[in-house]
Amino acid sequence: MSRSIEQSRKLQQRAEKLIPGGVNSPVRAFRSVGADPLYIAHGQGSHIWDADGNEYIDYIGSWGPLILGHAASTVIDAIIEAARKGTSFGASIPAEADLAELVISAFPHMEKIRFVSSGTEATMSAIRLARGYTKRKYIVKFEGCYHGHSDALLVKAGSGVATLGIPGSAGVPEEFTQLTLALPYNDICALDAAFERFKHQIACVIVEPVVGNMGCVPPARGYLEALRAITKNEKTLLIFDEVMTGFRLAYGGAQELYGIEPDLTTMGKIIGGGLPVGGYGGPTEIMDLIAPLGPVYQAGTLSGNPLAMAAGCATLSYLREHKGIYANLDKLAGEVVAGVAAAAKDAGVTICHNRVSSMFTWFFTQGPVTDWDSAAKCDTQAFGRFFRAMLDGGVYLPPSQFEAAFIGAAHTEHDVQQTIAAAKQAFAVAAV
Ligand code: KE4
Repeated sequence: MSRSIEQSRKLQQRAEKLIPGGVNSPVRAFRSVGADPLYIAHGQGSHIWDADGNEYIDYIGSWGPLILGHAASTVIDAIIEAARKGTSFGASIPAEADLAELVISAFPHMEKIRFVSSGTEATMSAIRLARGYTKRKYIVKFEGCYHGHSDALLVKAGSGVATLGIPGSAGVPEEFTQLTLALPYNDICALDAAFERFKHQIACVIVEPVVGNMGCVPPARGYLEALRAITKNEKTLLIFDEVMTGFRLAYGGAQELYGIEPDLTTMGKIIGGGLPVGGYGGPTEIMDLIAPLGPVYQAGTLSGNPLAMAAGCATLSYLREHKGIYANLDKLAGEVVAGVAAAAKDAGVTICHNRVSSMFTWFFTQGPVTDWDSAAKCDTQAFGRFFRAMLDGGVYLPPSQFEAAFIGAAHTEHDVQQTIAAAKQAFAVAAV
């Protein structure tokens, strides 16, 4: 039985007159899942309530940042305390170094980090730094990976670009992307060929070490090791885009999980605890090329914002003191993924799934999904029906087949059982 979302509809009608598509980020428009976007009134723990009072188990968590759940008291208290002292000074504050110490202690290859206000700024700046350091022009990214919306990276990108089925973006002159080589993920031969063709010309390889933006796609066995070896050999910088995976897959992110050290790491999401923070870090030798010390320019009015630093410090401090939660996140995520997969099998619905720790995706295809070509085979219409049926069942999944879902510290065994029950109902009634 569909839930009334009349208030959300009214709010969307108003917003559409003022904001393109009524949204400030395309995926929120729910266009690829054939549903009207929800307006959220408030969240608490693992649940959110929409403008009509409908309650949902939330598997987006603001697209990853809310690993501690909505309105976690430790984070809210830190923000309130910081806000009482002022919201922004455009000058340095002690909390910036506090957050830097927390991040660097978890990512030991980093000696320094620069904070910005989004993941897009982090990756854009890291690439500029890599080009400045190597004095080379070409960059390598992978099809289906998304690193934010800077021009050079809007090439065969995942996330909202893939969701909307657009090849890249209008408004980006081809001259701006001619230096971007987009290769298939999990394909070492393609990487070898690119380095052969552009020998000593590639400044960096940027990769989601575990992809979230074509849905969750893990690296094939040995893939990250091969990436590390070829870039080291070529004196090309390896950039791990851990905006999504940092402090998500493990306290030390994907690089802890897989034991691979990149040259630069980009961060975002969890390090801001739900407030706008991004960051990029690496060895002093590279990082000291950034202004004001070096010739690579980057700046930001609200970089190191006191409230964002406070939210980030509260979140990372809690994770540092409670590293045991990662085992529980892994257990719960394993249960919900397996339970929904079993419900699909029982209903004769073809899906496959990928999961790494608390990040996962159910793909509406036979699978396996190992790269963009296999992800693109998904039946996105079937995913849309599943998404809408799960929404009716009180479960809020990412509104796109090409996004990852997340379990957080606030999710409970009861949430998992309710989600599996909703999936059984969805597969039964929605003819998914
Ligand atoms: P932001 O500029 O959105 O803070 O970060 C860009 C970014 C960079 N790198 C990775 C691996 C990312 O996943 C992202 C942003 N993720 C998307 C969701 N897949 C943000 C959600 C949205 O675009 O609304």
